[in-house]
Amino acid sequence: MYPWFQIVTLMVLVALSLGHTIPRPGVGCTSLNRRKSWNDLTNLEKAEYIRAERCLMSHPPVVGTTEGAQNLWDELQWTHIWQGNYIHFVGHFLPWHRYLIRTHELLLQTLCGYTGAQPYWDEVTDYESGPLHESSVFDPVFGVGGNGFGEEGCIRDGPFRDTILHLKAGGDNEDYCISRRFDQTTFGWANRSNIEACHALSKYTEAWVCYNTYPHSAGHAALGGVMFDTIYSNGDPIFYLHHAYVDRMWWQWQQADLANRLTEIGGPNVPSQEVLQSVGLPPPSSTLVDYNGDEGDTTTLAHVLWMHGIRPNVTIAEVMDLGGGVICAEYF
Ligand SMILES: [Cu+2]
Repeated sequence: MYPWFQIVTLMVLVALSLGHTIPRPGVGCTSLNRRKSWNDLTNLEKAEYIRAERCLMSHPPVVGTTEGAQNLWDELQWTHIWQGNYIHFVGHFLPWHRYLIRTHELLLQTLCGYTGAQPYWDEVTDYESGPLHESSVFDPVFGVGGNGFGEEGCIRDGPFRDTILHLKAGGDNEDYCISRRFDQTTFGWANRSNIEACHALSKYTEAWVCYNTYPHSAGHAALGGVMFDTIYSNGDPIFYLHHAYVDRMWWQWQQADLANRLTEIGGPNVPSQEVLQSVGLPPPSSTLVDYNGDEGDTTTLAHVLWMHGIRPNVTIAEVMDLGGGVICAEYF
């Protein structure tokens, strides 16, 4: 039998370990993935990430049910194309993309022998350091290549210059290139005061809208081409570096009041008609809306995040803690 004070001490320790000292590895996560800025990777680490990314592009499909998908890269893009009118402009926007980033990181590691973690593109630092095209992430050798050219805006340099994307929405599949049209003006949205304005918001329902509006849109609009398309954007590898950066901002916001923000969620489940019309997308089908696990049109912790079978479904509750068992990461 334990004396009463030992039991009390134990309870205090358990309470402390639940509420504080985050990030900590959760069940199923023995060592956290150390996610670093692209600018802080060695050339060897950059080359290794690019190699693994190219491996995903030549890896056979793993689900096999996506019509027209010729490789795993296509399947990953399909998770985003298929749900494009559902996972944006909603409360589950940040959690869904957090899980997509983790899915991508795990595929690199488990199927392509990558031993690093998902890096991120530190946009505000690069914005403050010089013009967009000078960001180290666009290096033709140790980066994703640079701007596009010509009418279609296809990229011509870098390790992904020959990448062909295959999937289009609505079954009208066709081959297309990774296109980019750099725009320095919209890159200005990545400025520090826009981020600080979001960090200062105390409610999730306001914060997610804020991060979405400028800090997130900056990377998409400034890249142009495939990245500037609401549904096709993750066909360009820069997407994963950009969204890891967005995820890092949300985690910074959570860390500022972890006791409350490990469980704080909200926002609509379905984008508004006006927003969908403005980006030219139809309302999400019942196939998407009916599986989400929520009772009404408000995003809750019970909301189901779907990776189209590439990874098992998880709930938002399971991805709230960056250091938990599902995400198992930390940002530097
Ligand atoms: Cu997206």
